[in-house]
Amino acid sequence: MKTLNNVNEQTDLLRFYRSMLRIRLFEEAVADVVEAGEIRTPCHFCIGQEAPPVGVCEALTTDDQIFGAHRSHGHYLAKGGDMQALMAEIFCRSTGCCGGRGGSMHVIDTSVGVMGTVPIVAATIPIAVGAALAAKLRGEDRVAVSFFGDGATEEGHFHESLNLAGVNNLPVLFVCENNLYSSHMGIHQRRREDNILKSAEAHGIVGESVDGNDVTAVFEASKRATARARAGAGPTLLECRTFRWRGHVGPAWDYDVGVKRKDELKDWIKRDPLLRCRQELVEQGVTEPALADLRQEVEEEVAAALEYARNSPEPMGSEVLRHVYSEAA
Ligand SMILES: Cc1ncc(C[n+]2csc(CCOP(=O)(O)OP(=O)(O)O)c2C)c(N)n1
Repeated sequence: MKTLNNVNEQTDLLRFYRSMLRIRLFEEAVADVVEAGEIRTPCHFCIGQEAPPVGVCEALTTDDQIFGAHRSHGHYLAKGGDMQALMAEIFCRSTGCCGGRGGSMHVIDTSVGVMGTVPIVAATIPIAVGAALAAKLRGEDRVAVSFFGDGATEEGHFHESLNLAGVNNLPVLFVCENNLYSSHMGIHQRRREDNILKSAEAHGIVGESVDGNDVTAVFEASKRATARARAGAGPTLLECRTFRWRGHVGPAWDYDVGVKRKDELKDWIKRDPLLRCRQELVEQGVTEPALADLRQEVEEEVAAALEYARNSPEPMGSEVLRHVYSEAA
């Protein structure tokens, strides 16, 4: 495997780019195996929205904890979750990060602070608030981050969580990845206004909206929010405006499945977060061969993860009740 020269590797932007590329190529590989019928787990892809997971997680420490939803492969990888274990989980193999019981939508790696992702919309938002409360009560310097979509902001859990976190000044960052759709309904069909930040104002917490396809902007806003949280200044609602390229679920492009988003999608593809980051790197002097080496390195990592997953055993039927209850020593 070729490696990049150390100087380039040290730059933040190159690290961000690599992290986004890992998510993109990982998910494209998963999309291919879904299309080939090799796996049947429902997969919700974040292709096109890689900047929020990377920009936010780059502002966190390993001890900080993240909570996600159904579209969370990117969060898991950006926070340092093991790629092979994620691929094996998506293949429902026993070597997966949840022993093959969770599939694509339930991923956990507590060793790096990926505390759990759950497909019930908005379900993990209050859990992140609980984690932040625990950190505060124990005097731990730990920030909790909740990732969710714009659809989740229409659930009661979201408002109760902002209120509780605000009242108690908790170290929590609420990250709304506003991709303008909740399943097949556009935001303007669901709300009179596209006004998610007003919820921050209503609950008396800080709110900030950023271009969710600009990884540096997401990183900088997240740095500000985590600094506030660590300083005891309470929660932030960070809205990252972005767009998913593939369907709500599955790899299809979803141009016209009850929603006509072909033109909109074309515009958003022009704002590809990876392409933008890559162009900046080239402007900064990173060479094309160095970028090609980086891509090859990531392609090899993804290929190794696929091989690992394919060669891993399925969970044993006899173990179906394991992990349902905690086991006594
Ligand atoms: C409580 C609940 N209601 C409905 C669903 C069905 N559902 C799954 S994902 C989804 C859309 C979520 O949209 P959003 O929160 O914006 O996230 P995105 O898919 O855009 O990432 C819906 C309605 C669910 N899983 N849970």
